[in-house]
Amino acid sequence: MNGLNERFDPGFVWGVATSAYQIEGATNEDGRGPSIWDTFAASPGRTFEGHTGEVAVDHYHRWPEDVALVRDLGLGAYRFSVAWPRIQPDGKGPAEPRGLAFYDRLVDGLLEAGIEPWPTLFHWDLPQALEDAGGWPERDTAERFADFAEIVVDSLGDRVRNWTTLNEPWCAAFLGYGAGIHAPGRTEPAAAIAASHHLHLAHGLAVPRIRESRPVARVGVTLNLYAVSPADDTGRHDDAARRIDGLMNRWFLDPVLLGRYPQDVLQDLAGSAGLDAIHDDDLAVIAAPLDFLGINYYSRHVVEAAPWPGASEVGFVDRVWPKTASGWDIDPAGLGEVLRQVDADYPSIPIYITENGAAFDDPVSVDGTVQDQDRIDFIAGHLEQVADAVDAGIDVRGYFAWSLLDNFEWAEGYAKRFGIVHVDFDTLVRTPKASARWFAELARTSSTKERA
Ligand code: PNW
Repeated sequence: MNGLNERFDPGFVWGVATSAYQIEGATNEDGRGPSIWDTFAASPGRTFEGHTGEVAVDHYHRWPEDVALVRDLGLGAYRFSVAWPRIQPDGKGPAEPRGLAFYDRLVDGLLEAGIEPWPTLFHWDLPQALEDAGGWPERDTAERFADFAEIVVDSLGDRVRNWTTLNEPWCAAFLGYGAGIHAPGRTEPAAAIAASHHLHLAHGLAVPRIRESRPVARVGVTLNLYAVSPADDTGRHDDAARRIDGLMNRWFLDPVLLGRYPQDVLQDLAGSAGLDAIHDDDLAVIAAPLDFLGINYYSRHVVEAAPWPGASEVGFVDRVWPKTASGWDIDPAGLGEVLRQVDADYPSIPIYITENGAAFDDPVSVDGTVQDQDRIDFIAGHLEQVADAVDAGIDVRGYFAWSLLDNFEWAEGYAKRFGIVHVDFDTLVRTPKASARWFAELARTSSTKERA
């Protein structure tokens, strides 16, 4: 433990995270409609070796075992997402009772096991019917999301306190509609910008609906934030770093926490039809007061200036650096930088690290055990940064490891393992890795420790 456990208050929230499409499977059961991820994964060439979430790790049927895993690890919180197409198969209209019943059972099971449920309402699995109507680039999708949020909170709000509206709107908008490497696989820069705005609007419209349904609810949003730095300190690349920090971090933080889009990014995007999506009154809706900010942190981007004057593309530098199996730089210091940036530039708000973790090529022994020391080092290194931030007065209240289970890693299919629990993808047998034991011990000793 190296004293890490002594650096956290007993009230610090220790949890693990998952998301619906990545673990549930059972995509055709109990009235679930298709989502954009079903469609995308079924299209040739979109995911690693054509992998899909059709079975995933069968959490839809094995959830009691998964709840027991979290309980046995002694973790106090479990972050999961609600599959919109299970609740509204067409993305609108009356709720499918069998879909609601699944999350009802899950929440009850968690509470019986002494685990606090932390649901996220949107983790990328948009009902296909809404994409057929235009998807996130259409304003109506935001209204539909607010209806969906109300249905779920009406159903679970008597037992759930902490609600997260969106997971990583940057990914949903820019990877889904801009880069096209996530569902729905569109490559339309203007649509990506409109999508990001409508995701913000969806969040802002949902917040009051959640509070009306459940006045004691705590509501937040989860953003993926990156440390961003210029390729060197000559100053030549500073504007590139500003642009990327602007588009990946501030474009998402500013509207929800400050009620405006960053001026410099608006200027960078000037002329894009995507900006027409932004109406005058929207920002007041989007900036609905929040109870917490969820931060997902994975890595740093090192960026360089456009290759020639006037070119709009900035470059991402592939530096020589320790990497995860996803090829992402292992850069715990970047988490500290992100936390200090959020603390310095925004009104103070309780922060939870809602995801942090890594894929590694796990060494699986013949007896099925996994000694994933690199994952332990990764999590420990990032938690040192969290502890430093707390010592510096930054209000970080919890940490959720991504992920409980090896699962469907989006475009990477089952080729990248982020779990602290190993899953044999043939037998679906779950085996806690060394990192799970270590994380459980850390959580246990830090929450029960007596303080002077
Ligand atoms: C996050 N990127 O996704 C998600 O919230 C999880 O569902 C996911 O499994 C986890 O991080 C690990 O990837 C991301 O390409 C996926 O920049 C891709 C990117 C970023 C975040």
